[in-house]
Amino acid sequence: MSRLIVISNRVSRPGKSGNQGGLAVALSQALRESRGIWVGWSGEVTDHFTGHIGFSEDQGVKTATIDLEEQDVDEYYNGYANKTLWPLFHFRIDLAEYARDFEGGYNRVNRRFAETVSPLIEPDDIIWVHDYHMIPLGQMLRDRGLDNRMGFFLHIPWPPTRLLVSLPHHTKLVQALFAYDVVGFHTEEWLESFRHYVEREMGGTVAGDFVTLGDRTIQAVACPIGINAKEFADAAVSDDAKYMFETVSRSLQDRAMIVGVDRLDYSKGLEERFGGYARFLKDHPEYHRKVVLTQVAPPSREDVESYQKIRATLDSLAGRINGEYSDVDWTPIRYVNQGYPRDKLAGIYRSAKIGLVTPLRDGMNLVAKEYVAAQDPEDPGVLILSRFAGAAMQLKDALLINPYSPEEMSDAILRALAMPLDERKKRWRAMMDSVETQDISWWRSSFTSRLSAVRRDAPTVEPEPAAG
Ligand code: GDG
Repeated sequence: MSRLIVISNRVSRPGKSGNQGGLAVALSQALRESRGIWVGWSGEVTDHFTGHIGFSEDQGVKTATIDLEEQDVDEYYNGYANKTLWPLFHFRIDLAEYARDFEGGYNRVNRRFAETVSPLIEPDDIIWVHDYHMIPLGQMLRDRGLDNRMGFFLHIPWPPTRLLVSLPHHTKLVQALFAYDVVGFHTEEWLESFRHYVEREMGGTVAGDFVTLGDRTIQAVACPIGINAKEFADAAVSDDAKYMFETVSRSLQDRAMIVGVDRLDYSKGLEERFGGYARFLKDHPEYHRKVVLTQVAPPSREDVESYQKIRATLDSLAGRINGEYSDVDWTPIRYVNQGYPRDKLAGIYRSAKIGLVTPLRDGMNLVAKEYVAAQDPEDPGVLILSRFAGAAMQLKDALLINPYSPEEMSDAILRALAMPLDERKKRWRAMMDSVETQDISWWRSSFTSRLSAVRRDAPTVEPEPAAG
């Protein structure tokens, strides 16, 4: 069995939190089985980059981390990754900042990773690079003579061509993806946008899963990430989850809870969600005192100005809505800026009659799947889901809405609150089937099996003739 080398911005060590996300668990399992290594930034800052690798091993998972300089963090992580690519790839060119220093820092850090990692790689290793922080890494590894099978997975959307061209040197960035053998996206929509760009902007060709540019042919595939459904369903009946369920239920005093759980990020549509809920309260006074929206929103990327702004906006919006509608014994929005351990989170999901997941744009959105997995099969809640989340391609039995429309959101809340048990069960079963079948292990093996099947001695795979 070939070793798997996972490279991503950050690594997750099993022992560190005892509370890894699904992605970390799935990758850890594959790393353990193949005796592989997970490489990433340590999260630490050093005065001078030395290339020193910090090795560690925890529950059979080896990690290798490097420290970065403060300027690296500013330009690569806070800069190009989170101020340029993240907003642009979430269709927010109004928030995207284009600065040469950011791009320079991004390339420098990717080069630092390439230099540090290449001596660790053996010829038969399979390399799997993750996400927008690391797009050029594959090319930089190839430049250092690595001929390994290499895959890349993008966890966020791929933007439409007309938006992507606003990025200086966009062609160079996309060209770098052709160093990989397999490139994965969550949905057909993101894949389609990638192919469109390659055909229109670069003169490449597409034949089935194969995309050719010059003498390089790669496989570009849609491969939706899942969660560890079984484990999440078990977490929802754990002692911690039960404790949380009871605590929340008691505090609700028979009111119906609507729940949102999101990193505090403008792509998650929190402002619009509060607006939609306010619209519901305005249109349906008969529901006053009968519903509560609990929004769990742990802060993220606090060094980036647009994230400070969203926090301030939401603080004041929640205050305004609560000020307008609250009574001495009812607060319509519980806005919580802290995270919870996974089991407790599962209990919170289970105590909510409605999961309100309304990103303006999201590569996939795992919260939607977790909400489904945490429900009581005998009395499941209703998922209201943005049609702009990748998850909407699979969870078609959610109430799908346009998150920009407060009326649609308000109507969906009304419908969900009144939905008969039979319909709730039917919809939940269909969604749970999808969450269970296309779970995190399915995702990982769908991607890695394609990668394992690549023959590097025949780099130009003969594409199948295009249909039509
Ligand atoms: C990116 C893409 C794609 C949140 N609050 C708490 C908590 N969380 C966990 C959730 C969930 C995860 O964070 C968030 O995952 P999402 O998928 O919703 O969103 P991103 O962080 O933006 O992830 C996204 C994903 O990558 C995977 O490819 O789906 O589209 O943007 O797992 O549960 N977890 C705990 N306490 C919290 O308070 N324990």
